[in-house]
Amino acid sequence: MRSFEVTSVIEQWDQFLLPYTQAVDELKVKLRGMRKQFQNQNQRPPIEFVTGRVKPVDSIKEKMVRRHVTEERLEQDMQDIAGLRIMCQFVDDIYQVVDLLRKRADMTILEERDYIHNEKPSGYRSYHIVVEYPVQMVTGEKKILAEIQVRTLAMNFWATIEHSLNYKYQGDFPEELSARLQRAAEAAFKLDTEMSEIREEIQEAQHLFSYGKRPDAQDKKGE
Ligand code: 0O2
Ligand code: 0O2
Repeated sequence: MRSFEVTSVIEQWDQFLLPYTQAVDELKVKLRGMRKQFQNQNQRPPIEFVTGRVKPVDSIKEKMVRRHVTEERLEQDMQDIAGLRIMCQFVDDIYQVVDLLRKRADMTILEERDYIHNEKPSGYRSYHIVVEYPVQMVTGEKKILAEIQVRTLAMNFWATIEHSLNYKYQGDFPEELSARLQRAAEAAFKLDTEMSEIREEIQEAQHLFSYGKRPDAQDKKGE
């Protein structure tokens, strides 16, 4: 039987990860570019900010052991070696971003997971998309998988806190903490729902704030 020990025969991790680094760098520019295009047209962008990372080698090794992924299957079976996150203000923005991604010609969507309507038992919410993205290397084109997580700022706040607690408790939360986290996740989603309901008010305020058209300023002009 094949051993899944952490001692890997992929010795040249830097070389293995090079196309992933390239993909994350390119995708960050492209996704941030989407935000800029909306701003240039004086429209509120559905994207608040974008982050990205290549999964650290230790995390890849740990996940290989946990998910029984062999080195031969690593490229196909570990979909988040290249990871991007898109943060949005409103839940509707998430679906707008997903639609925009579906229309792009530079990546192919392979999978979509809606953890917003089907939240995880932990309370986690986000929209996950797995894409196949071609990077141009000097040796030719290489198609790699990347995971794009699209979430609201409130979902991101919850996930960040829960992720660090997970690190501390190694996923083995005391029952009381687990219940509290689930309640916090519901509270975060309630905040998203409330914000969506007063969305028009917020957007009008943001528009006035961005373009310096305060109503009282206009009034004064007319005086
Ligand atoms: P931590 O706390 O270990 O998560 P930039 O200069 O902005 O172009 P930079 O500085 O490389 O680029 O970083 P960027 O793109 O702002 O964000 C890096 C952060 O992205 C990481 O935080 C990750 O938390 C986060 N991130 C983005 N996408 C993913 C993803 O799919 N999965 C995971 N786990 N994290 C993601 P840190 O600072 O490395 O620290
Ligand atoms: P990282 O780099 O630490 O974020 P699995 O990866 O085994 O959980 P699967 O099916 O491969 O499962 O992918 P899934 O569940 O669609 O997405 C996995 C990623 O979503 C995780 O990456 C997290 O970034 C995020 N995620 C999923 N569930 C939770 C959760 O309950 N809490 C938080 N904070 N994040 C979650 P990794 O692998 O943990 O890597």
